[in-house]
Amino acid sequence: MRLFLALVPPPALRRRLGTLADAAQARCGGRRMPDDGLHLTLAFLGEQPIERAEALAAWLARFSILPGSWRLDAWGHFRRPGIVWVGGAEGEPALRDLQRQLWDSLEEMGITGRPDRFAPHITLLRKARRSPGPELPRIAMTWDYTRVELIQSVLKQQGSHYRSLARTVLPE
Ligand code: 3AM
Repeated sequence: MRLFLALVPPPALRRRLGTLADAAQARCGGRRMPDDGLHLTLAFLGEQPIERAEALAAWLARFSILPGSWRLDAWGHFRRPGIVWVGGAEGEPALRDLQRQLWDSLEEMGITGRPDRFAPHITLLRKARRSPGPELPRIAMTWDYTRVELIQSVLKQQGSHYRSLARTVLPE
């Protein structure tokens, strides 16, 4: 199973991000992520056997994370894959700590693949033909996150389909 750990925006924020995705697609082309697929990847785990997926689900459901706020205020672009994203102009120490903490646990479980650097972003478009420009709407949103989810990515012809397998408990 192809798995990753992510934060998933609450529905109201997803809708606002979806409006930005529409504006971005009008300028940049490419394939728009569906609103219910929007996420911030914290750890990409790649293909894992089903027993490992079950162990990961049980592990994740046993703890809560330190909640945080991520200020979304910037457009970004990964040129080669044509990814247009939104993120924060400021580095986000709390998100980095969360990503580090998750990878520490994953490595203890024998999972490899920790990236050299972490560039937090929410992908809105894939295979975009142009970079985002100044005519795109200004972004000023805050994402109050409380939970990490374990998500299965099922590759389909129209793009990946995501299925949430487990999530952390809400902080007290
Ligand atoms: O949607 P974003 O960009 O956050 O790009 C993939 C997506 O991230 C990323 O994992 C998320 C769920 O598919 N991803 C896919 N293959 C990857 C790989 N080999 C990867 N990240 C790192 N290494």
